[in-house]
Amino acid sequence: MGNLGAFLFLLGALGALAQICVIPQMDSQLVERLGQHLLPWMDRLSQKHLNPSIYVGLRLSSFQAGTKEDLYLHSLKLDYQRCLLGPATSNDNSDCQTKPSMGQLALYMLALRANCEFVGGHKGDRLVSHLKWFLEDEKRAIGHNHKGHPHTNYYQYGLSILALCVHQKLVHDSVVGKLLYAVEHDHQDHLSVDTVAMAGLAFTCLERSYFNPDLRQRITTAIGTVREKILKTQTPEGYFGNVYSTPLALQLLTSSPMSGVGLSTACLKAGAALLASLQDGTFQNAVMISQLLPVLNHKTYVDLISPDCQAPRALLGPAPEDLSLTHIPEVISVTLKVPSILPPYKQAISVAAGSSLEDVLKKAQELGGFTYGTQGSLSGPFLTSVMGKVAGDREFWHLLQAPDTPLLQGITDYRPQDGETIELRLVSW
Ligand code: B12
Repeated sequence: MGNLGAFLFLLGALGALAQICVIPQMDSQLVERLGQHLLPWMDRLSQKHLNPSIYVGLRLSSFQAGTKEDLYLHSLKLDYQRCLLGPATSNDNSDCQTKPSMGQLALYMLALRANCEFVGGHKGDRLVSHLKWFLEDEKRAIGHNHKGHPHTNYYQYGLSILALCVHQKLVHDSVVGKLLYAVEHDHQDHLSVDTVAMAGLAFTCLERSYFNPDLRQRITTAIGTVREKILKTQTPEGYFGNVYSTPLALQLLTSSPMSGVGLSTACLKAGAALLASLQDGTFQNAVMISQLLPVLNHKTYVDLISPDCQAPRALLGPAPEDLSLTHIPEVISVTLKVPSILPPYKQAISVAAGSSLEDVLKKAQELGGFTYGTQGSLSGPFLTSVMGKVAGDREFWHLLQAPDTPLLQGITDYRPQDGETIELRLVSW
């Protein structure tokens, strides 16, 4: 065997060892239809609706929204700077209904990077300090013995490290150490697939940027741990965790090669499952779409280290009109059940077919004997209280299809079927 032969043999052997995760190319029309779901959001420029995740997803996708994108980023900048940097004592930030959370600030910084901007100057430095301060505060809440919990969650903790990393901002070893510890000690898989994937993306960025050299070995090992954890969660249909955690899981798995067998097959299977879910319209939520679009364009959040802002992206056409015939709405009955209060509540509610769970809750409230409250979030309205009972610290109102199947969507996106029973259960997390 000559030199070339030996080289090719070696390459083949290495190829078998280091597998890469690729998903099949999806039909461009299907991807465009997903992008079109984001178009109405690009016109909503009020503080209540602005969503940096949408901008990031679109910029890392194969489609663009033309000049709307520039206007959107401009609105994001005005809003985030006013709300985070406005003088605390003046009335300047009084029209900020709520200050952005740590994770929202991190997403905003990813949005800037998606436009190939580095945070800089006086204002930029203050945003960076703010995010670092948030992380320090979370680190304190977790505590020396790692027994506490972040005020937000480990998903936002990872997202914030990632955002600082892509802006080439160093994060202290002790801050990264908390996330490493959480991943290393997650033996009972308390962390969700989305959370583990986000941590993995943050670690991948740190590794690729040669940051935190003293933690290098632990970071590399943790990336391997995350990959294995995610691969183990693959369902018979092909999803990693559930359909909605699959986009971030794939972002992580596609972000670098991995040794061992099975990765390529697992990713092909996940790709096929995603294709089926695109065809049946499973992806409706703007945040979920924004996490998926990069994957369909073979991109990940780690690419924000050096984004390609010149890459050609096709212009999204206007969303096709809904041609479904409007016919007399069929009435369905959905039973609403709240056993965790006294006296327990259970009532059959009649609504039009195709109504959302939120429509059911509204109708129940109108009928009397039932009340609920929500809080806005990037993913939509989050159910915060039922019958006046507000979920406390580390508690939430769990949405289930009786008897015990957790819903995979929130109250605005989930559409119950006729005869279904929905349970609202106050649980700890
Ligand atoms: C952490 C988390 C939670 C925590 C949130 C509390 C907290 N203080 O952290 C808990 C465990 C309570 C939770 C609950 C639920 N969650 Co959750 N959650 C997440 C996770 C991992 C991160 C969210 C986050 O911090 N985002 C970053 C910040 C910057 O964005 P944000 O909008 O400001 O964040 C807030 C909202 O995301 C909100 N929130 C969290 N989950 C959900 C779900 C829905 C539908 C809504 C409207 C809001 C919401 O809590 C965040 C903190 O305030 C995401 C994963 C992901 N891929 O996005 C899943 C995720 C958003 N959750 C999901 C679901 C389904 C739920 C539940 C509906 C589950 C259920 N059957 O009850 C409930 C919500 C029920 C309700 N009362 O309305 C799905 C949503 C899928 C979809 N189609 O939209 C995701 C994508 C997970 C998944 N792969 O299945 N969640």
